[in-house]
Amino acid sequence: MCIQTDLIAHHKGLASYLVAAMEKHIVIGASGQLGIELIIGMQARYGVNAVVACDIIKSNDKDVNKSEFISLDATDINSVRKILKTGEFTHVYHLVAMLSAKGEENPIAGWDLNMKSLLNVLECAKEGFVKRVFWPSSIAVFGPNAPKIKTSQDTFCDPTTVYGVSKVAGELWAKYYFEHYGVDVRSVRYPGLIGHRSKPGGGTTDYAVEAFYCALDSKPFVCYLDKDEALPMMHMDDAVRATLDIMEAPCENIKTRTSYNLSGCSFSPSELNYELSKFVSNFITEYNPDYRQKIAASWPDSIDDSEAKNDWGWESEFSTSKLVKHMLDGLKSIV
Ligand code: AKB
Repeated sequence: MCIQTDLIAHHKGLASYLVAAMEKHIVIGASGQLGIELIIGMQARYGVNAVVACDIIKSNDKDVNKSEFISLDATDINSVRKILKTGEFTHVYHLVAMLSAKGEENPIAGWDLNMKSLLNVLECAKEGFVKRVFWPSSIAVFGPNAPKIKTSQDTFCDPTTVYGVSKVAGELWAKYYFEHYGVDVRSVRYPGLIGHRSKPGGGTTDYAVEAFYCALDSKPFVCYLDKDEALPMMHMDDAVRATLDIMEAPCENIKTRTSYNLSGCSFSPSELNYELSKFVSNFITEYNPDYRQKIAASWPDSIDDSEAKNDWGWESEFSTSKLVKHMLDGLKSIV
């Protein structure tokens, strides 16, 4: 009886190993802040040859470049189709986006990039070239009328930025392609992401990453947000794990086909200054709020991610103090 059970378990284990061995992952937008970390996380989980990086410009990260690179403009559907049509890839991670602050400087360009590239990937997925799609949404889907504390999954979404509007629209398109064409597209709403391997660009939460660089250079940090403007944040290791876990979850567990709320930790610039001061004595933050403060003020302070926990077992591993220590250690390891 016991031997039989063991044998069945062994066969099941072998079967899932063989299925995983046949899977190949392509990351579009691989040279950005998240793409670099995701590629490295996937190399560790699936192997260097199971991952391919795609972007307009190749990253200069030597670890990322252990995997194959393909040059791609994701706004050109023929180029996207040419790559996916080869049938080589089972999983697509479509990360291309213009973030919140940059999007406010170029609203039409932000909308065009975010929507066109997403619809191109969804169309190719509909044509049956890939098994599964990941596309990130963001806390930017929320606006001034959503509750600020522990903002729930299904609360009112009235974003004030073009980036946020494109994320709400993208979520609805993801659900549409799932319901009408059976495209298995999965998504999480990332908070501000903090990682040491590459700098973010064009976001409102980017201030937090800049603060670490100033702290290590012993320079005062000039923050463009108010000192008490709390925002949801997440360490990259958590973000990468969430991404790979939701992509590996059984299909029947994915009950939200717009996008899942995801929570890591939450802090304000003054709380970050306090945590950094524990490691860098005399670290000073000065405050000079600009247009990004208004964006930050329209977003939640903290997020309720009960659905992600219940449906596919999500659990954050980083408190604010752990995030700060890991980020500092990470930055020191690369200088
Ligand atoms: C931004 O600040 O625009 C992004 C986000 C919260 O999606 N980091």
